[in-house]
Amino acid sequence: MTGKFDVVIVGAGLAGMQMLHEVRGAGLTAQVLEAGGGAGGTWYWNRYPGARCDVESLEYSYQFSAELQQDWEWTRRYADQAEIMRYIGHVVERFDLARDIRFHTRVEAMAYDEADATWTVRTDTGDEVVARFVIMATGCLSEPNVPDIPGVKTFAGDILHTGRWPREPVDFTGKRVGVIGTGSSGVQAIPIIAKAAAELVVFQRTPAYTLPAGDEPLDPELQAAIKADYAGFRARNNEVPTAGLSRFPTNPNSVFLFSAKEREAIFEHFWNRGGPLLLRAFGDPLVDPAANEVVAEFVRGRIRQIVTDPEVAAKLTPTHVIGCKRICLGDGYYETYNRPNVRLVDIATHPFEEITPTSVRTGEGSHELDVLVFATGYDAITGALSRIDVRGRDGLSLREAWLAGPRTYLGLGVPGFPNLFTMTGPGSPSVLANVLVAIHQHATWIGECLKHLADNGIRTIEATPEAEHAWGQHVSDVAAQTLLSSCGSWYLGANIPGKKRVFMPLVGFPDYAKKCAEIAATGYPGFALAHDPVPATQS
Ligand code: NA7
Repeated sequence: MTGKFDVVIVGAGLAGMQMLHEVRGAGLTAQVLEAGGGAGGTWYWNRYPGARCDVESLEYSYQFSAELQQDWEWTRRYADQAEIMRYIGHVVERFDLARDIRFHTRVEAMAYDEADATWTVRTDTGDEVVARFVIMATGCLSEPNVPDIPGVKTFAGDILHTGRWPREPVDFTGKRVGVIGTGSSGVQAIPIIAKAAAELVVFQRTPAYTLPAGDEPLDPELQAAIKADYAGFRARNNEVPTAGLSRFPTNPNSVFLFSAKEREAIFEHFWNRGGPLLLRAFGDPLVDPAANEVVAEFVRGRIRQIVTDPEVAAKLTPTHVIGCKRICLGDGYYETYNRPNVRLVDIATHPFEEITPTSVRTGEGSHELDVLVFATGYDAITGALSRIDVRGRDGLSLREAWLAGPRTYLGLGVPGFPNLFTMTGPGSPSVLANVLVAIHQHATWIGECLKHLADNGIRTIEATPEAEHAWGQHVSDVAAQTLLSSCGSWYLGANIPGKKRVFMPLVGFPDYAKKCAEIAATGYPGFALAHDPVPATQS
């Protein structure tokens, strides 16, 4: 099948859905190409037990329609996967999005044609779609990381990945289950799998700092109060570096201005309140290693209190800077290790040796298993983009252009790739902000940009190499002012063997959003704009 549109959007996750709405609003035609059988992106694929958002529902929601945000009633403080999928289904229907989405269609390649200033997009179904613009709404956490452990292909039991969970519920009753990975997905799934399984073996490489989520039914009074001034609530959130939780402002003072007793009481309060608020209890934990250590030590103390076996508690105790890997939120995570059917294997000191048809062997021993769950995360931020063979001007390959690390201008454009936009791309706040806010800002910015180009007869927009270079330096400089790049996180690409280590997301949503607005208001400096050729006069 072929087709011609103004815009191709790759991905029908939360970003692609809003982008489609904005493109329509700009008066342009669009086709969304989506690998999954339905909309929802990461939420479509992440059906693992316990999958729940780690951003509060009233903030992890669209703001492009005042009516939508008034009408939709969230039921939990943090929506689980099923509730988010109901919301996504509602949005798809309400805005009649599905008519412009081709499901079960994975984009494999795209190439820019200089003469026509068009992109030709090819898919695994043999479709060829031509468009003036391509918008990559491929998601930051959508390309699963499946470690190549020797013998993994010989395993005779079921192998599952949290990011590609089957649609049918998986029954762990009476099974011997192994879970590899203790990031957010593992932390959410482990307590639930432990309750059903006969035995659960957790293979942990790096212990995570896990704070109680404090999930609970959403307080109807809070929901009503926020809805009474949703616009004001959104505006206040936009002024917070992470674009959220403005209800809990960061205490700007240093940890060291408080006595140990005062600090303990403050930490205790935030621990019990649930959520990632502990890092807002004081102003310096993400910039001063000594202050960070005070917060980290509070969490370590909690682990020692909860976990009854001191050896297990020691294995679960993280030593890295708190906050430099994404904080995990989970209810009942540490308590799970007090169960008699749960064992923790430290693969940092005893790495995997081999997987056989029936077992997983590490330096510490062999474990007979029926099911193996990979909760090993993603090739984050660039994985889904690099998987597609994107060819820009003169056949330039995006994959190759990014071998030395991803380079963008504003996380939105790449030199050599005219009329190609990346949503929540490297160099934009993306995963360091409430990603729904980051999506809203990108979708509206790109939508307005497309309208500006159309209104002014501009045929191509392309980031300049100078702007991209300066922006890359800015992203690194801002990260260097924090402790965020001090450990091997997926923000840096450190979880993927061979991936160039570059701190990819930009710290600080408000300054970024203001910069983007200023660039749009002043004629798009840093982008080269080329007008439609003047038609040749007839002789
Ligand atoms: P994460 O946060 O990347 O966690 C993946 C986990 O898997 C983490 O504990 C990793 O250890 C571990 N891992 C990764 N590769 C390996 C190998 N090769 N061997 C052993 N263990 C490994 O992904 P999640 O899906 O949990 O969460 C992703 C985001 O989704 C989350 O932050 C939320 O935003 C939602 P490591 O720490 O790399 O040593």
